[in-house]
Amino acid sequence: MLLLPRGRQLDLTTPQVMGILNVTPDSFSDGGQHNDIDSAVNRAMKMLGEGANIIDVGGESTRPGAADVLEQEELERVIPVIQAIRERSDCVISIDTSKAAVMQAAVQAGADIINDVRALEEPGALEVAAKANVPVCIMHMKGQPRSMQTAPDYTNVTQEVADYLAQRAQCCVDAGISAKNIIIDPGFGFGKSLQHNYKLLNELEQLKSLGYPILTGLSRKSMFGQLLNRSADERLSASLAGALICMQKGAVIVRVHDVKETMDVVRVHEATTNPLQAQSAV
Ligand code: 7PM
Repeated sequence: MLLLPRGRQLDLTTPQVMGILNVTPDSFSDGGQHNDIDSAVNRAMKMLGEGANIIDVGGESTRPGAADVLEQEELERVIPVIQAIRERSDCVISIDTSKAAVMQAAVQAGADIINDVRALEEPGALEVAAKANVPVCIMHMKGQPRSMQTAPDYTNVTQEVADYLAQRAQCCVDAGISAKNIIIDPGFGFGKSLQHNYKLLNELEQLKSLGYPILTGLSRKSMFGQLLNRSADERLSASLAGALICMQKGAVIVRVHDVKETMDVVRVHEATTNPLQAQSAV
């Protein structure tokens, strides 16, 4: 059980679905600020209606090759959206950022979880996260988005990811973050080749021995696009297969674009894990 701000909780005994809410200009943007905020909030409400347990708000594109986003710009993208969701819902909100100032402002605006693809390595991030006293997801990435996909190399990818996450988790604890507030993520697609991604997926269970809840994000990623020669909007079936494999190998939070479809996968997984509790929906 994760303890959240304002006395709320997140149950991790069944897989939880984190719906992706991108607020980068390339994702919504039809010019007007209000329109952008409105469409972001509507998308969040749609995902919650479909069964999402967490809304992950992100304003920095960490796409391979992407340029850095300025702090002020990222704040202007994400804070109004978090405030607007909070006005309409008591849902669990995570903030997908690496910047300490964005983490702080986001938690102030109503975010419950910090999700950082740079595992709180940026200046001030550990301190802000410790002070905020909220759950943190620390992710493995080799290199930086701009260059991470040029010839990634590992002796043993799963071992190196596990060692890195163990080391960053220890840094979190040393900085005053409760071990109970740490979530780990192997970072599919972040500085990994096709083979690395599938080896990591096959060996995901090994991360369980670190003792932290596991979050995975595979939704629509190029590990499916490359394998199947599918464009981003043709990767749903593969993403659902990936989500199921993650659940079977111990992931407790799956970060996805397609909430409705992923909820079906969660329910099949749950019925299989606990057949005597399976309930007919008709
Ligand atoms: C373009 C390409 C834009 C890829 C965004 C992305 C993860 C994450 C992202 C993940 C956690 C995406 C990525 N991926 N946070 N943020 N784990 N914890 O596919 O795998 O959404 S951004």
